[in-house]
Amino acid sequence: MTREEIIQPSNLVYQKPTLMNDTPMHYCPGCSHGMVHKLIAEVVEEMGLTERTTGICPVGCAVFAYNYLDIDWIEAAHGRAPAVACAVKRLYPDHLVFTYQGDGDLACIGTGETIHSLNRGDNIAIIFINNAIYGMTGGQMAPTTLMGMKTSTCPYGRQADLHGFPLKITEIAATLEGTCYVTRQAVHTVAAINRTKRAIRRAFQNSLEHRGTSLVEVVSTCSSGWKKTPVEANQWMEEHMFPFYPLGDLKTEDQKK
Ligand SMILES: Cc1ncc(C[n+]2csc(CCOP(=O)(O)OP(=O)(O)O)c2C)c(N)n1
Ligand code: SF4
Repeated sequence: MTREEIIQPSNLVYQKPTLMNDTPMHYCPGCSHGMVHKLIAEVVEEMGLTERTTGICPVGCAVFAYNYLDIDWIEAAHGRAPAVACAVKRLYPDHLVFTYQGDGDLACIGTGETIHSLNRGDNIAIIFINNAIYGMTGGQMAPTTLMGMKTSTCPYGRQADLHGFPLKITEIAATLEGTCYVTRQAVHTVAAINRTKRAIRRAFQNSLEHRGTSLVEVVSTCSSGWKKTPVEANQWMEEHMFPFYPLGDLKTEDQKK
């Protein structure tokens, strides 16, 4: 039996989005990046935006996002993605423009670009993968690392007197006048994945309609950096990340001044 004969519309229950190509992903088992990539591909496809979407990649593990999704991409290293996205959106106002950034890239290396883009109200969507660690470079402490959390650069756990406090940049974003939609989601269950997909779609729609900046934080796992199995990482995230980074909307379009 051929693959086409097996995959009949009547018995097809799942297929990957066509915008996701067959390049093998480099992400570790249990990493949230792959799931969020898939959601972006589905939303772009469903919104019919394949030919007028530009994504901006970060530094960090998602640096190679452009290898996996067949849309236009620009690589903006070292936290500069929102500044590049701002320029692209001004050149192509009818395009969907989004950035895809980890917490090291967005909340540390590129804090300035992030804050000023949110404050300008650039008509872009920012997808923020917060795994509370610098995954790519060996699991160092990030601004978002939880109090007491052990990383390769704070092996005894984060301490306020030495390292300061975890930065809730999403809460800051909600206070800025340029933002129209600020939400915190996750991808640890099917229900959460569906909510995150709706949030991404809403953020993308806001970019098209020029309503201001949307920020979708996805509280995420870094199984390798956290030194946990995929299942343990999900459990640890629920027990430790969610109490400090509670899920839900922080600002909706009707609250924008
Ligand atoms: C200015 C600057 N500082 C540090 C680095 C090294 N660097 C590259 S990726 C990265 C970590 C990125 O972590 P994050 O954004 O949290 O993404 P993750 O890998 O966890 O998805 C760092 C520190 C750099 N490239 N430039
Ligand atoms: S190091 Fe962490 S963030 Fe990077 S691919 Fe592995 S699990 Fe994902």
